[in-house]
Amino acid sequence: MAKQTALRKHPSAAPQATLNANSPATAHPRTGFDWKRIAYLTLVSRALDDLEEATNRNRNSVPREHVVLYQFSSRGHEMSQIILGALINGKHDAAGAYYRSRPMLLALGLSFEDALGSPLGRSGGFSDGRDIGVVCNLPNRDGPIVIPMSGDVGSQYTPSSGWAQAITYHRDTLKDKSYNGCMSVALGGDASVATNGFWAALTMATTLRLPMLFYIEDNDLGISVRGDMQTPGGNIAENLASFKNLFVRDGDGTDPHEASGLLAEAVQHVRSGEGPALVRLTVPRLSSHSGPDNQKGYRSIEEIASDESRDPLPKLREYLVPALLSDADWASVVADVARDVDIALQAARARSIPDAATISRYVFADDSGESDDAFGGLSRADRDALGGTDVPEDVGELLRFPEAIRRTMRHELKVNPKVVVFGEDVGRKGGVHLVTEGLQKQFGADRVFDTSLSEEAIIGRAVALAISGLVPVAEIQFRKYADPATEQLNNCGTMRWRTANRFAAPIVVRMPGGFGKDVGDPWHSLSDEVRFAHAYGWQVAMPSNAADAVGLLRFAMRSPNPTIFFEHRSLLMTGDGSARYPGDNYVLPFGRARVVQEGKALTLVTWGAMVHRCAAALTNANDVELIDLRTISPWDRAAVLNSVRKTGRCLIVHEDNMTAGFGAEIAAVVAQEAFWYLDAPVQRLAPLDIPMPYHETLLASVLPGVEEIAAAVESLLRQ
Ligand SMILES: Cc1ncc(C[n+]2csc(CCOP(=O)(O)OP(=O)(O)O)c2C)c(N)n1
Repeated sequence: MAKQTALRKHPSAAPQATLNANSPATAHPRTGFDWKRIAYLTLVSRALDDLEEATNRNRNSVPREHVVLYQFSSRGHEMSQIILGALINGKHDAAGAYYRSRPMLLALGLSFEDALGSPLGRSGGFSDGRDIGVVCNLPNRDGPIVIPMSGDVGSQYTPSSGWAQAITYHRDTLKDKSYNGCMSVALGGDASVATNGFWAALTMATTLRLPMLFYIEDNDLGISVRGDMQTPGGNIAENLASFKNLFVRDGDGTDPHEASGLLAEAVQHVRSGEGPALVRLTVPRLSSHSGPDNQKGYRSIEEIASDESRDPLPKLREYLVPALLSDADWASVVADVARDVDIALQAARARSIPDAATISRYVFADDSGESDDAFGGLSRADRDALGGTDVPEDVGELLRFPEAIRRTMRHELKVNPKVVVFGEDVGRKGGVHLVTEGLQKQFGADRVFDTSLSEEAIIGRAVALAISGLVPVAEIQFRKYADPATEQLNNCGTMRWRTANRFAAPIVVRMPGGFGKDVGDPWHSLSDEVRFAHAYGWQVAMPSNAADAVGLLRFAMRSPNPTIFFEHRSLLMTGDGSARYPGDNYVLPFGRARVVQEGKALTLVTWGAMVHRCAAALTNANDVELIDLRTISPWDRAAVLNSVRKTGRCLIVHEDNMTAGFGAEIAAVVAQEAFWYLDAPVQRLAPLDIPMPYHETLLASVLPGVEEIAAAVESLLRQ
C-alpha cells in the first residue's frame, strides 16, 4: 500500500512552527513565491498530461494522430516540482532530471510547444524527433539549464554533482563572479536511490561539500516495486539522517505550504555555501507508471483511490483561494491555461516531421560551423586561439611514452586554464602509472585532483565539466575499471546526436590497458578497444609511440568530440614507445595512419603495442608494408585500402579478441572494397577469445608473439 502523507521530519530539522501547525487551508501563502505562476504552470502540466493520456474519445487528443508511446505522467508530482523550479533561478544553476520532470522544465522556461512537440516526435524540440519526448534537456546561455537526461534511472546524479563541482571551479579558480551562489539540483524517484549513480553522487557532493540539492520525489513505487525494496524502511531521508555534510529534510509534497518551506530552506542552505542538501517529499503517482503500464496486478482499486485523495492540485487551490486569489482569479488562470495549451498543441501539430536525410548528422561534430552552437566544450574561438601544427619538430629529445603524455598535459594545463586533470590517485601520488606525477604540485589541487573511487562519478563529473565549458581529462586506472562507468560513457557518446546538437560533452578519458612487461591478468591487461569503436560518438586513439601520443592527446584535448585515449601498459612500462618530442604545438588529427615501413608484397595492419612486435617480426621481410593505424575511430580506411590495392595481401594483428575484434571490421572493409585486388584471403592474428592470463608463459601462449607474426607473414606471402 502506498504510504500516505505521514510526515516524518528529519530529527535535526530546525523547528518549523508554521510548517507543521498550519494546514494548507489555514496557512497564509508563503511570501517570496509567485503563487499565481505556480498555479498556472501546475495546471499547464496537468493539461499536457491530460492531452497525452486522453484516449481517442477526446477529439483533441495527441494520441489520436500520433501514438505517444512513451508517456510518463507527472500527475501528482507536478506542484512540488514547479515550486522547486521557482527556486532554481541562478544564472548558472543546472538540473539533472528524469522522465517525470517535465513540470520542472516548464518552470525553467520550456515552451509549451516544445513540451508537446517532442513527445509527438516532431522536428525541433529536445531532440528533433530522435529521442523519446520525456528524455528532455534545456540549453540556456543566460539562466538555468537542464543537463541532457538519459533513459537510465539514476544516471542523472553524477552529472548533477559534476555540475556542482563545475560551479566551484568557475567561481573559485576561474574567478567568474557570475557563478556565486549558483547550485545544481538532481531530481529522482524513490527507486532511483538504489542506483550506483545516486550513491556515487552523494559521496561526491558530501565529501567535496558541493552546492547541490538532491530532490527525491517519493511516490513509493518504482514501476511496481515499493520503496522498501529500494532503501530499508522506504524512507531515504530517515536513512541518511546521520550522513555527514548533508542537510536533510523530509515532508509532504502535496502540501504547498510545507513543500515550499522545506525546499526554500534547503535551497538557501545550498546557496549559502554550507554544502549539499537532500529533500524527500512524498507525492502520489496519480497515473500508471507509463503509457503501456495498466497497474494491474500490483495496485488495488483502493490504493489508487487513496492516492487520488492526495492530489496536490485541489490542495493548491485551497491554499491560494481565497487567501491570495479570488474564485474568479482562479477561473481566469484555468481559462488562460486552456487557451495557451491549445495554441501550443496547434503549433506542435503544425511542426514538420523530422527530416530523415539528416539522421547521421551530429553523431560527431562536423565542420559546418553549426556544431559550434552546441552547449559544451571549448568555443571555436578558444580552440582557434590555441593554434597547433600537424608538422612535428624533429629536434626534440628522446622521450619515453609516459613522459610524453605528462608533458602534453603539463603544456595544456599551462596554456589553457579550462583544463582539469583528475582520477583515482592522480593527485598527490601522480597516478598508479605515475603519468600525472608532479602535475598537482605545479598546478594545484583544484586543477589536478583525486576523486572518490567511483568510475561512474569520474565520467559523470567529466560530462558536466565539459558541458560547462571546461576541458576535463579523466583517468580511469585500468581499461577494465571503466566497466562501472559504461552507462555514463555511452550516454556521453550519444549526447550530441540525441540532443540534435543542443549539447555536447567533449571529454578525454585516458585509460591504460593491454599486456604489461612480461605480465598480464584478466583485470589489468584487458584491451577490448573494439567496444569503444562500436560505441556511438567516440573517437578512439591507440598510440604506439611517444610522438604520436603527444599529437593525438593534444588533438583530443582541443576536439569538440569525446575521446578514449588508450595508453598501452607495455609502453608505459618499457622503452618501446620512446620517440623524439614533437613539440608543444604538435597536433595529430585522428584517422591518419602511419606507414612504419613501406612494401609491395603484403600489408600488415596493426596499432598500439603490437606495432612494435610487428616491426620486430619484419626484420627479414623488407617488402612488407607495416601500417600503424594510430586511431581506430575514425580509422584510416584509405591508407589501408590503397596499400592492399598495391600489395594484394592483408594481415591484421591485434591483441583484443579475435571474435568481433576490430580486425574483423578491417577485414570486412578490405574484402568489400578491395576484393578484386586480393591475391589471398585476408588474414587475422589475434588471441582466440581467451582472457589475458597471469603467468608469463601463459601470457605468451595467448598473445601474438614476434615469431608467430613472422610465421603468419611468411605463410600469407606464400599463398
Ligand atoms: C538503469 C535502468 N533500469 C531500469 C529501468 C526501467 N525503469 C524505468 S522507470 C523505473 C522505475 C523508477 O522508479 P522511480 O525512480 O521511483 O521513479 P518514478 O517512476 O516512481 O517517478 C524502471 C525500473 C531504467 N529506465 N533504467
